[in-house]
Amino acid sequence: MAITLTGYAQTPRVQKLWYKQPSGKIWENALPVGNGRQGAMVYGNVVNETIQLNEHTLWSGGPNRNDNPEALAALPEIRKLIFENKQKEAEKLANKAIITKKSHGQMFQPLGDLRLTFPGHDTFTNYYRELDIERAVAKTTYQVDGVNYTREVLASFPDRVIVIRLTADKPGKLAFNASYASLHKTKSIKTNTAKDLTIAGTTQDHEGVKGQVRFKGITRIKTEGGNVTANDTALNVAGANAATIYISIATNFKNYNDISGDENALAAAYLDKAASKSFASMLNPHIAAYQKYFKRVKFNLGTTELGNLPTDERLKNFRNVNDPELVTLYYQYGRYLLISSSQPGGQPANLQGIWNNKMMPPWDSKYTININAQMNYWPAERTNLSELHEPFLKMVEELSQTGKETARTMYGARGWMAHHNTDIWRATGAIDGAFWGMWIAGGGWTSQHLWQHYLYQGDKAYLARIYPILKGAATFYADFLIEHPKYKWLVVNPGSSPENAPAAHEGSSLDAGTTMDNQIAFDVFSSTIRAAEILKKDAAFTDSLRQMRKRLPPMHVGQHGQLQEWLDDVDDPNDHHRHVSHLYGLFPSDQISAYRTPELFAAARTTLLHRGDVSTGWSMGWKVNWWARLQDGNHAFTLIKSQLSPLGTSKEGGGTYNNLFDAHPPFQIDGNFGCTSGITEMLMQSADGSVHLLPALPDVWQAGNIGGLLAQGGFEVVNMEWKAGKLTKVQVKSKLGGNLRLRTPNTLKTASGKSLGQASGQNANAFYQVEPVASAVLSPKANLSAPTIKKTFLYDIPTQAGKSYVFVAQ
Ligand code: FUC
Repeated sequence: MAITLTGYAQTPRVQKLWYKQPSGKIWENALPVGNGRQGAMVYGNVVNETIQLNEHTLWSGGPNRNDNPEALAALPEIRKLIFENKQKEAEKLANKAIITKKSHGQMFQPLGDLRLTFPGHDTFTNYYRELDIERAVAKTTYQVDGVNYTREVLASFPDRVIVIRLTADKPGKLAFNASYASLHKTKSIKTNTAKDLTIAGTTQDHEGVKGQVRFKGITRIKTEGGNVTANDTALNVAGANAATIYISIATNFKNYNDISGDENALAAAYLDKAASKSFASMLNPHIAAYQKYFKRVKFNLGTTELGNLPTDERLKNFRNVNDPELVTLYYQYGRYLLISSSQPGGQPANLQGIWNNKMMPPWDSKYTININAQMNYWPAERTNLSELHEPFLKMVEELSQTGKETARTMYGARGWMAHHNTDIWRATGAIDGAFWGMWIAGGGWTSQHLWQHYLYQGDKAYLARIYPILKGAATFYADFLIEHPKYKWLVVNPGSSPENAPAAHEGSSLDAGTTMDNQIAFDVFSSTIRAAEILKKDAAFTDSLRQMRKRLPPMHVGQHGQLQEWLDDVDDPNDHHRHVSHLYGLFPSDQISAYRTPELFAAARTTLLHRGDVSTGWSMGWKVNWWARLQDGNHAFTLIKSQLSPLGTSKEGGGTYNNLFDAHPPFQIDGNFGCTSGITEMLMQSADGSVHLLPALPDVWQAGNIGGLLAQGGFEVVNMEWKAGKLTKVQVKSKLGGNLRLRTPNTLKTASGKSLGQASGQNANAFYQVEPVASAVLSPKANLSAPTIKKTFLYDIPTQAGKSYVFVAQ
């Protein structure tokens, strides 16, 4: 099928998810809307419509901590056992003394459903439903007895309410009943004298923590024509031409330590303000607030006739046909989901973003910080949604407060730390079981997001504000690291390579000096050192960090040519575990580089080949990023095909649901975000000392254009076009000035035909400073073949803040 590539200014068609049938009972068929405070899933069912409702602070439990006070006394023994290779015994002791005896984290819970019933609509024709991700509006249309009915649903960004607009195209033909359904035990549903439908309640007790989040939901209906009547628990609309339903939800949650808010006053205030406005007058401000973010990136890989099919059919076909427009839709959907689930001042996107209908969701729908929560935020900076990083960065700041006590009481260390999970209460204790929970790097890794935010934005005042958090993460490591008796390196002990264990350790994951632990320690030290240098402070402290950094274990290439996951060469080349944590150094970090560490680069590739492709959704999402960093666009695309397959296509792996939610399975939103990040990485990377354009273009995307991506150091790639696999034109805006080092697949010149300066030496731009890692330790058995890297061209272009630069193919 021919691919037509239109100019990127004319978007080929409005980007929508659309279907010819209602969702039925399947939640993963329903379409998500959200404004970072409220989330709703719109089923589009005709007779019994369901709008499933969430609010970002509606969590079980209340302020609590879950540290295990026995840890400190047991620590020397656990360390000794691990150094003696008695990992299984160490794990037993850690289960007793380190894993919490309190809450393993609280649950993100739904409010309930708003149910709308439409009597007499059993027989309908012309059914259609869509989610327009360019305007953030869901719509359902159908016909009954010659009357066309339309429903539109949005979660208003400026007004903080969910609004539903219902219309009939013949007068007086709109009639329905509205009620709440909720699985909360402690609740009351009733109407009041103002004919508002209300739901009030308190969230659940969980694992010994009393449910203390009080919630209030209010639904108000205004009609044009007809009337609204109320019985005790439901509202009824009859004989209307149109109706607007306003839904507000609030809780008493103020922050992780304060639940003194007034949910009744808040819910009433949002509702009263919104309900004074018509739907029409709310629509444009909503769209404008949404598009402020969404429109920053335009992406076009061409269109085919396949793009005319409904979304579920395209998903079924994708892996066997060429439908590049589904890639761009899925990419932009990732951005839509981040805009909808993560807004400044709100909670960060959790395992399900802001969409959950279960009272006890998988993994509590909380924050797993050994990969999943971080992955949610990989698209934030690179796809030009930096402001939306804020809820996550705020969470890290809060963890640095709660995690201080954990560092001190459990490990006798200064600074702060977190284990592999947290929740809305910012609990930092070790949970689940030592196999999963005995991992101390949750603080270290999440703290890198603060540093990354600085690298993209270049705001020194921000850096000064968050510096104590970076320093606190580094201080924890400085106190926690311990000399390895055999190797004399400074190692994390106890630590683990998340959720994986070598056979040599009798199934125990606990170990000292795992590769990921070393890599994270390296980044924590490096970012703190650099931040202190920029801020001109703490010279003595950073000098000691430098000394310690030198003593971290180097990365090892093992007997199978793999990057070792553990300090000893015990990897199994047939291990297909979903976590490939030791490739943290390849992405999101850039310790492993094609140009600086070719052995490690080759070993990372071998490791990824051993691990295989198909896995859980998020694992495939991470692999797209890794193959992009390995500059293998075709392999990255293979992963995209596996991810964009209907769930069940492969027995051992995840895939995608009809509403394009990622399937772990179950639904987990990280895979959506991971893949959006990965597609960006295929087209542009800002890491490893340069802005690398088209580093991993697959053969199937020979022509296209993308505009609006962000690179570190305040560069915006305003537009980039390529044809026949060749970069034809690129426009870069420099927000901060400084040297722009471009790595390109073909030669470029300026728009006026001048040649560009060849780059040499270290990039003078401080945002692109790379921290050299120690040389790899190579197993004598390793058979390493140098990776074949496509030839690239490296240019240095001095830039001035505020100016744009255009380059074209030579
Ligand atoms: C980690 C992963 C699982 C899942 C969970 C939420 O424990 O290993 O696959 O994603 O987080």
